[in-house]
Amino acid sequence: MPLTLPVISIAPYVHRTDTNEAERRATSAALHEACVNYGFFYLDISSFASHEETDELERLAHQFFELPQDAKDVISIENEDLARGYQRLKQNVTNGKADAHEGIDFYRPVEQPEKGWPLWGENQWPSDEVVPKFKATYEVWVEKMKQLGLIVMEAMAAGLGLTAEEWLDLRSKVDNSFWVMRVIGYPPLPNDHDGFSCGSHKDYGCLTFLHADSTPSALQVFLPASTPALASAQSANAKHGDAASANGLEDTLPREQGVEEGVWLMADPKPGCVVCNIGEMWEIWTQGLYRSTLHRVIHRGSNYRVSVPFFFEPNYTARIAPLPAAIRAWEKLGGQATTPPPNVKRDPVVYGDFLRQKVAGNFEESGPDLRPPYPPTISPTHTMDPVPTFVRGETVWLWTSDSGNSWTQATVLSINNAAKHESARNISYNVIFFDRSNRKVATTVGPALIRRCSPVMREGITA
Ligand SMILES: O=C(O)CCC(=O)C(=O)O
Repeated sequence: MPLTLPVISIAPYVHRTDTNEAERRATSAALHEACVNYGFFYLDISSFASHEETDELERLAHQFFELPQDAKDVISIENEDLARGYQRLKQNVTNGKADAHEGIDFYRPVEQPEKGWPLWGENQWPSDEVVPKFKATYEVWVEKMKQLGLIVMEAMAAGLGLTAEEWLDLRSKVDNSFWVMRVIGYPPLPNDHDGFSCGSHKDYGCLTFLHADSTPSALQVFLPASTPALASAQSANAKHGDAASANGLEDTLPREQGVEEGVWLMADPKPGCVVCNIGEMWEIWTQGLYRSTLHRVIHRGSNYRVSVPFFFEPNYTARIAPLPAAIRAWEKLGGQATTPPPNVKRDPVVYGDFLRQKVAGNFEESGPDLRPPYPPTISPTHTMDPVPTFVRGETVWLWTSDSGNSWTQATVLSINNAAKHESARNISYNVIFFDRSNRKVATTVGPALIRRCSPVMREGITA
């Protein structure tokens, strides 16, 4: 029997009045199992989205990608914050290699957009003159996927055993999701091409809902040899004299991602389903009990493939740290709650910081630089007028010799309020930041060496 990813219907959480508690419990338990064993599953959303809607997404994507190159470049990411907009074929990079796809990336709109700040620009949509109804149709999809994200999060919270109060706390970390949607176009890879349509990677955030057209044999999911479901499928196959492979391609991970043995499993599209996988934030929340799984795309067919992954992510400022329910679940598994296996213990992160670092790595070295261009263009000796006021916990740009005379990000720790009404020269700000060796450094600077970074506050630090 070939091994395939589990199929889980979300209907019991979508149509609460037509379903009962036992059905919801079964859905939550299936999600828990799938996240422990695979980090990937098919989510049956046929009761939530129609195939007419997804066919329309595909049609509009094709219409855009069939445009001449210069018409697509009109909404290039280079017009904006280097993240929102169109990326040409091979502009996106995974593991240092150019991906053989093109795409348009959209992020949650922000108040006070500023294209000089990483990820803080404005979305760029194909105009209605060029691709009629593109924006309106995809905006409806975004709203649906945001709704689906909260529904699946609630079902997963129940599966992991969160109390009602704990669920409300978790919900408050994702209720203003800094979502991302990509509309991707994949020309077929030539047979002799040794690259990838999309190199192997884990998703950064929370939940990915992937709608892809019906092209088979493109998306592959890596199951390490240690995956329990894989081991049992292989031994069952061996008993029946089948090949030991589990419907996959025997392989090892690329060198830069370790040398683990495993199997690449095909995750071909299923009607009525999105392919759903969990991102690295779930690894942190569960200390590795739920796994974020490597996946890649190798499209060697003859058609032009399109896919629309929607990434339901935490709020930009959410602090992601292990959930008490996950600690309890580890305890049940044998008292490892305080000492999860070292390879899965992850430090808490602020989601927006984590995302910025990841996105900066998605381009070729010679390609776009996602550091905001504006701080270095202001002379560090320039004195600002009026004197800026920062609040405790605010993220700022800091010019410091501790980071090699360059601009670095820092958190305002305290402000010398006594000097506030005096001249700018007497004001000082106490800030902390991580230096190049990742050591925490506290320093004091005057107004000339500090710049507002983004209009957001970190969670958990009050002014
Ligand atoms: O197109 C696909 O099937 C997957 C795309 C993907 O993994 C991604 O954009 O992160």
